[in-house]
Formats: sequence, C-alpha cells, structure tokens
Amino acid sequence: MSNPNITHESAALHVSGEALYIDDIPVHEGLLTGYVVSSPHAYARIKSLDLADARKVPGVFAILSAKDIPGRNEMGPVIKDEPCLAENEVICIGQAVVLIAAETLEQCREAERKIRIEYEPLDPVLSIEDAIAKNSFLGKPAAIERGKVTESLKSAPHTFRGELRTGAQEHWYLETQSCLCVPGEGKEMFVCSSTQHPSETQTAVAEVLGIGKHDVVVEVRRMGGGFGGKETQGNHYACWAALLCNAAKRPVKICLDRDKDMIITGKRHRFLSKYEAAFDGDGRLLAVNIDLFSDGGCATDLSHAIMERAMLHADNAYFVPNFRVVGKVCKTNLPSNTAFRGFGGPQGMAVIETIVDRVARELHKDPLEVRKLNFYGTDSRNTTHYEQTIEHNLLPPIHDRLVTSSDYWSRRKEVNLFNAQNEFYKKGLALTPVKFGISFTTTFLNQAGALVHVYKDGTILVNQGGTEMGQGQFTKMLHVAAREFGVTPDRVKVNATNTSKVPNTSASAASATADLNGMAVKNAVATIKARIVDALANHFSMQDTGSPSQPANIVFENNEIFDREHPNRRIAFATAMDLMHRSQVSLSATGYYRTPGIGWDKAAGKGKPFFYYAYGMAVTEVLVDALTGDHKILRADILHDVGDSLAPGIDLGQIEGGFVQGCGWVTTEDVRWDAKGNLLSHSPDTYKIPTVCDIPADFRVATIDIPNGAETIGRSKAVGEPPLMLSLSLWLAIKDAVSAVGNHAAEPEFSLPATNEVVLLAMEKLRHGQSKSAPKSEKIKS
Ligand code: LUZ
Ligand code: MOS
Repeated sequence: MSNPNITHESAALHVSGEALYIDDIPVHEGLLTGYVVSSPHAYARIKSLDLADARKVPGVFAILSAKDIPGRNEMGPVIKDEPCLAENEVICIGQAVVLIAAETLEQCREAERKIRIEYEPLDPVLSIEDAIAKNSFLGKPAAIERGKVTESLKSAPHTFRGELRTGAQEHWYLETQSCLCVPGEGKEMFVCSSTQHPSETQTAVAEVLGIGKHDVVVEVRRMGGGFGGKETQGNHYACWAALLCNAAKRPVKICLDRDKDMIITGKRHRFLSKYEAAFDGDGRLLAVNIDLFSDGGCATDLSHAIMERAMLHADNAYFVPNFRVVGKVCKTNLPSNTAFRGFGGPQGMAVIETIVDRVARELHKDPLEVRKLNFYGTDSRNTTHYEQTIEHNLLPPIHDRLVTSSDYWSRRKEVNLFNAQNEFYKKGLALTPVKFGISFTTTFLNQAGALVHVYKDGTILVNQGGTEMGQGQFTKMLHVAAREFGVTPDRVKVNATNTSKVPNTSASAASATADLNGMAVKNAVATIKARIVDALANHFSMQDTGSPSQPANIVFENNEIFDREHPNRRIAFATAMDLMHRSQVSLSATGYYRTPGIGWDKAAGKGKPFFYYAYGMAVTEVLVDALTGDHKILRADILHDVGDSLAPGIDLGQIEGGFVQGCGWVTTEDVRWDAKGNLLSHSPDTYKIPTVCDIPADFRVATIDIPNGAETIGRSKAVGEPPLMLSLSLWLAIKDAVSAVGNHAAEPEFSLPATNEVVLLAMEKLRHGQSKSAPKSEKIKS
C-alpha cells in the first residue's frame, strides 16, 4: 500500500484560499463580463429578435445572436442536436438566445432589458409520461437480454410487478460553470474553462468559431467540483465566452451565479422504471424484466451512454439467469440532462435493489438473506446478463467482513425490538452492495496520454490528460511519477491540464481518470528511464575496473540511481539529470495507454465492456420520525474496495463524499418544475443537499485493501463513482422503517428521493391498509 499520509497536493492552497479557480485568475487589461440571455419558455417559436437598442447601452462591446456565429451553430458530444444559440425556436427554459459582453454585469443587465424578443409559445412536453404518450423519444430503444424471460415469468412460483420513480439531482459543484477566454494573435484563442473534458471543449470552441483546433488552447488547473456536470456542459460557457471574446477582441469571463447555473444546466436523469420479477420460494431470482424510461431533456447529450450504463447495472451484484432490460430516452422540453456521478448506474441499481427488497418482504425473510442468496458467485453463477464473466469477485469477502464488523444480526434484533415498543419512531436497517463496472462503455474512449519532462535540476513536470476537480487526480499522478522515478514527491509537480501539451484526451469521467492517465504517466516515465539506464550503465562502467553495469541492474530509489550489483556505483538523481543533459540524452517523453482486452457490442448487448469491477457494501441504520417523516442516520458502516490504493486518504474522502452525496439524492434532493417547465428548486432555500449535520454521527468507513486482480496502475481501483451507490442502503433503511409501520406485511409505496412527504404518505397508507391493493404493486398472476 502506498503511504497512508499522502495529502492532497492543493490542500494548503484550498484552505488558505490561494488555489485559483476561474473567477480568481488575474486579468489586468480590458476584461469584459459575459452574460447569457436565456429563454423564458419551455417551447416556443422565435418570431422576432431586435437588438438595436441594446447595442446602444454604454459599456457594451458585443451582442450576439445565432446569425453572428462565424462557425457552426451546432453542439453536442455525440449527436450535434444542440444549437449554441437558439435560432428559430427555443426548446427549454434557460436555453441561450443572446450573448452580451460589457464592462460590468450591470451594463449587461441593462442591455438585456433593451432586447426585444417576440415568442409564440408552443405546447411543451414536461414529463416522462407525457413524452411516452406523445411518442417523444431521443434515438432508438436499447435492449440487453439473456435467457427465457417471458417463459420464466409465466412458470415461476412467485412473481410481482411494479413501478419505481427515481428523481433528478442537481450537481451543486461549489464552483459554478465558468470560463475565461483571452484572445491571442490571429485566430488564437486561449480558454481557461471549468471543464472535465478540455479536448471536447477545445473542439466545441473551434467549431463555433470556425477555426482549427490548433488555434485553440484549453487549460484547466482545477475545478471546484464537477460530478459529471462539467463532462459536457462546460462546453457551452466556453463557446459563449469564446464567441464574445472573438467579437470584442478583449478577454471575456462568464461565471454563472448559482440560480442561473441551476436553472440552465442539466441534472441527473430522472427515471420511470417498470419491472416484473420471478423468484422461487427461497428468494432466488429466476427472471426480471425491466423497462427503463429516462428524461433526457431537450437534446441527446450523453443520455444514451447513461441509459446504457443504467442497463448494464440493472443487475447490480445479483445473478439473474433470465434477464431483459430495455431502455428508452424520453425527449422533453427541459434542459438537456447529463452525466452525474454514477452515470445511470444508481438509477439501474435502485430498480434491482427494490426487487430484492420486495422479494424479502413477500417471503417474510430478512433482505440480507435474499441478497446473499442472489449475489454473483465465484465459480458458477458469475456471468452478467451481457455475458461478461466476473473475475476476482469480492462480494463474498466484503459481505462476510461487513456483516461481522457492523454487527448486523444483533442490530436487526434490536431494531425489531425497538419497533415493537415504539409507535411514533421507527428504526430501519439495510445492507446494500455495489458492483460497478470500470471503463467507458464507449470502448475507444479508454485511452490516455501524458507528457513528462525532467529538468536538469532533477525536478519533474508531469502533463497528463486528466483534470483535477478536487478528487485528487493530480495527487495520484504526482505519486505515480515519484514512485516510478524513485524520488520524493517534492521533486514532482503536475501541470495544469492543457490541450497543447496532451492532445485528444477523453473526459475525466467514468471513474477511470487515474487508471488511464496513471498508466500513460508510467509509460512516459518508463521511456525516459530506459534512456537514462542505458546512458548511466555506460557511465558507471567507466568509473572503475569492475564488470560493466547491466541496464537491468540499475535502480531508481530514494532520490538516487545505483547499480544493484555494484552498490558503490551510485549517483544522486539531480546530479544524474545534469549529467544526462551533458550526455545529450532527451529527458522528455510522451506516454500513452489504452485499456487492453475490452470490447462491447452495443447492438447485440453482449461483450466485455468493463476492465474490472469495483465493489463495496454499506450497512445503514436510521431512525424515522413517524409523525414528520424526518429521518436521522444513526450509524453507517462501509467496506469498500479500492484495490491497492494510490492515495488512501484521498480514496477515503471519495468514499465518504460519494456516500453522502448519494444520501442527498435518495432523501432530500427534490428537483421540481412547475406546469410551465420553470425549475422551482433553483437555489439552496428550496433544494436541500446534505449538510454537516446529515453526515452519519457514527460513520465507520474502511477499505478492503485487496490488490486489483486486473493489471491497473499500482493494482489500484477506481473510486470516484462507485461509493455514491452505497447510499441505496440509506434509502432502503428508511423503507425498512416505513415498512415496520405495517409490521412488514405489506409493500410500502415508495419512490426516490424518500422525502419526508414520501415517507409520511407511505406510512399513512400502511396504517390504513391501502398499500396491498395499490395499483403499483399488483401481482402478475393475481
Ligand atoms: N462517460 C462516458 C461516463 O462517456 N461513458 C461512460 O461510460 C461513463 N461512465 C461513467 C461516467 N461517465
Ligand atoms: Mo462522470 S458522471 O463525469 O464520470
């Protein structure tokens, strides 16, 4: 294991406030504020647009509409179905129509007031049901199927069907969407963007400006959080700032305020899921049939990849011999929904976890017994519905250790006892697993590059394609380079991510950023080391009369390079680098990596999309107030798999943070729109993310520390997204407490988020015995 005391490379700067985010970058001359005028209608035709008066406002340097775009007015990461600026129609509230650059924000607002736009409102689609009714979809349905689902559902001893709704989620990165553009000479454009995907931002800027990518440099030192919200959607602000910068020939900065950011950016996709399940008398799943409908919003964005990941995680940790899942992306008149930590995985897992939970209730068993019965096996029952064989399955050891360390069974007894004795408070307990596939499911994206320089003084500068969003990417890359060169971390610095240093990169996404870029850094270092080894072996051999130094015996360790066979032949790393320069050895190299052995046939729904899986489990216990529906986490125990961690403290932070962010999604984060498509929850007074008070008072997080069975950098594992889904244990613990109101005899009517309102209504129905006959939980055959 690497040093447990590794700290985040920017920790001190974060705390002192010296860390630079986009809005902090000093620009001394001619900086203009960029501003976006956005649509007030969910769906409308633009009848006329008059900017004449607005142009006269003093201090205004540029006002642009669609016809002022020099390049293509087309954006979108996969399908170009998003105009950069609305042209003839608007398709969601918040869609950009006009851009303004002025010396002050007040002047921008003054100009906005003088813009005259005539709209003819049209009838918008604002819900998944409405989209289904109107046959409004983005692209075609996707399906994955194995076995005989229909027959199995017909012949099984037990079956049920139901519906589950899972809600949207706002990213709530602390730094809102931001971009600073500085014009260079000729067509050059320098873009400092809060983006998880600098290369795609570069592409988008080049395309709207109609210039080559070699004239656009995108640089990202760090983001104040991303969570998927800046995987594609940072591109818009970059394009807008670049258009204004290009028109005004002055630096332009756009930093959204919180309300506007919440109103105009996409969210996690809400889903409507319909399921059927068949199982035997022990609780073993025989078949499931799932229809997933997501709300894609007004444009495609990453919706199909997100749906695909939902479908690939609708099994979560369970072997189901007969499995069918179909995914359809609804097109609505809401801002285009996008990547969010988990990328459809949480939505898919919520369905199968609901099924397993319900099987247990139907059979009067503890849900943990049913889970255990259905976990993927190690030698048999170990192929997924898409026919990937699960290797190095860590579900059994994680389960065994966590059940013991969390004292699950004796706490179950205490919970039952408490519930028997209390009417106004109910306790709930749940263990849920996570098995998360690591790799972009779009296989070609699994590649990364690096450019490593060693200077004559022995200091090292690492350039790589991954971005830093607080998650510790730079820290991990720094330690990879230090370890490979055998130097102390103080010798290494990671440069801001820059498209002119490492080109054609993939997004920092899919939890794979350290995996991919870490290997690219390692490969770059290996190239430089090979040159050094050759030259030094030669140099050492001339030092004395002993046998020549063999390159294979040259070791890099403790800021030194030495010959293992001739320990007196050694040289300080820094001295060696100066010597290498004098010996005309190149000390700079690129590195490249692509994940080996994966492949995925989307059309067939079969293959090996994932290099490996990351596993984890959580046991959460809650206390629910049966009069208010409010809950409190009494204790949460997590055992999570990070392989042989590159930075244990950083990974611990990701596990805790991911879990707590998920806790928000499953409980209080309630994204609501009104009947016209206006976002109602657009500020922290109406949208409640977890606060310090919501972190479990008793929070026991541990890692299982088994080296990755797959050949990853240092045998580590990806950790960014998987822990978020551990929060399903909170959701089901609350459901368990609700269920206790009806003595676990009936299935509660439940959805996600389990807001106080959802909890209270579910309890109320149980008290009045209405749940059993509720249409959403009817049995297939009864
Ligand atoms: N982004 C993407 C992702 O483009 N493909 C993926 O598979 C993915 N998975 C998780 C998060 N972002
Ligand atoms: Mo993502 S949801 O940006 O990995």
